[in-house]
Amino acid sequence: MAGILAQQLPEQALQFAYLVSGIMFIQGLRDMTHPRTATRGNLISSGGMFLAVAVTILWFEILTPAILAAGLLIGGVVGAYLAVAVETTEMPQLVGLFNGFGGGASAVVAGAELVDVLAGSGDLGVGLTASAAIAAIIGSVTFSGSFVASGKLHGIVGESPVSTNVGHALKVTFLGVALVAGAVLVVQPSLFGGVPTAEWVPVYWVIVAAALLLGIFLVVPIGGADMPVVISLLNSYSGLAAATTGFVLNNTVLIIAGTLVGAAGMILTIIMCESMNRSLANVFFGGLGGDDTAEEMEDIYEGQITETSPEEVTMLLETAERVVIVPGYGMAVAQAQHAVAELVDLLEDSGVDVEFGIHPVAGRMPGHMNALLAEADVPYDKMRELEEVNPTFSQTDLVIVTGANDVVNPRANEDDDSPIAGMPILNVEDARHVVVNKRSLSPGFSGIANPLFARDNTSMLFGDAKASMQSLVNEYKESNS
Ligand code: TAP
Repeated sequence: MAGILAQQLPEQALQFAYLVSGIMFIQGLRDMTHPRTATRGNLISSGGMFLAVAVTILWFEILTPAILAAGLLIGGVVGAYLAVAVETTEMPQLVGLFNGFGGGASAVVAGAELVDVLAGSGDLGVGLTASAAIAAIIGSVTFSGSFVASGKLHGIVGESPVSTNVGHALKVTFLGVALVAGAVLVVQPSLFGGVPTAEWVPVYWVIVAAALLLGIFLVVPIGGADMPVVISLLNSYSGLAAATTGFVLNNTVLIIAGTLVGAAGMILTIIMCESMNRSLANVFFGGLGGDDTAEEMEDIYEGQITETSPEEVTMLLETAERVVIVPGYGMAVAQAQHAVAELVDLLEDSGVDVEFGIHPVAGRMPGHMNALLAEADVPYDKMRELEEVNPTFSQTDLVIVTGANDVVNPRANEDDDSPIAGMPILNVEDARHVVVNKRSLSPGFSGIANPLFARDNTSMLFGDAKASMQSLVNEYKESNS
């Protein structure tokens, strides 16, 4: 159905608007590569999406104004609620849900187009059926896989990795069914000598059902700890599903946007795997199996742990010329970023050189620490990446590790059998003093003991990160008043 714009403008106007949207997406992504320009990038990309959606609605008149208004209202209310209510630590599962809906929408839209074409001309070209089959497989795997991944991160679905032969056999079976049904859909008229009719539509839903089950059986066996990587990969899949649906609909902007999401998600997945020194295959089929026993931990820690107090750390701070703060997942859990930022301000006012050492996989999502520190108004030029900060530790008087564990674990360099072997880490022990702030000697994400805690130049400041950082702020203020 031709909409109001199509009645007045030539077809090129639609393509031009899509081109402008595509350019806005690319510029937005470019801006998002740096924290300083990220907000602008977000706005530009959102503007591009608004333009694409508005032009499509007005061009094709696909919705009645009442349905449109209802959709905008429901979507707007849900979006506003999520933006306010979801904690930063819950962001990965939220992104997972969004990916799932994106993948599911692609599969449903491709199916609807198939039904629509059959109801009209009935001319199912190979291009259309092949794109629809691919969109059905990728979109459905993304939908069910993302829901399982989000459930695992949220603690609703069992988190432990499970690997069984039956599970592998089921995966292969569902993949096989989806591929065979996809092939049938693509070759059907010539293979069976029939004219395509609505009777072929169930084949599409067989693909969807098999791929939905495949998504569940692909993600269920993976440990909860690896879910951020899985979600990043499914994000890439949701983009690919959207791009293939773009081919089904012959919609340029959907192809551009989907391809950008697919590529960005894949690059992020690779960066995450490299930062953990693991292959994608290892994430999907290996599992992060660290699980030191109490005895193994005791062997490393017994008689070697030096406990410290906020008063003692303040004395170290008073003589320090250079301090590096290394935040980790615990800082996010405790929401300690504001107390940390206040401590940094105090130290800088006293002439101390302070920087942050940010590991690429500190926390539970890419850029987790940067986002939290930026929220507390820490300037971006204080946040040093691993390669930049590592050579400076030997000239650092004091490193304060707050809520981090694996990203400073020297076993990555020393123990070839550890689950984090080869993972690049922040070499904090090169500094004169290291203070590690966490609540106990419990392991981090990888489940293994950390010999850093037992080093001669390390002291443990036990306690919640927010409370401990606030104590340091109070002590430092008191001793400088
Ligand atoms: P972890 O190694 O997970 O250690 C976090 C530590 O924070 C824990 O040992 C815990 O010890 C402590 N903690 C928890 N709550 C705290 C609180 N309220 N106050 C103070 N401390 C608290 O964290 P990390 O060093 O940031 O390393 C991240 C890990 O996640 C890496 O292994 C990485 O591979 C993995 N990972 C990251 C990502 C991304 S993209 N960031 C994705 C997938 C996996 P206590 O219980 O003793 O306090």
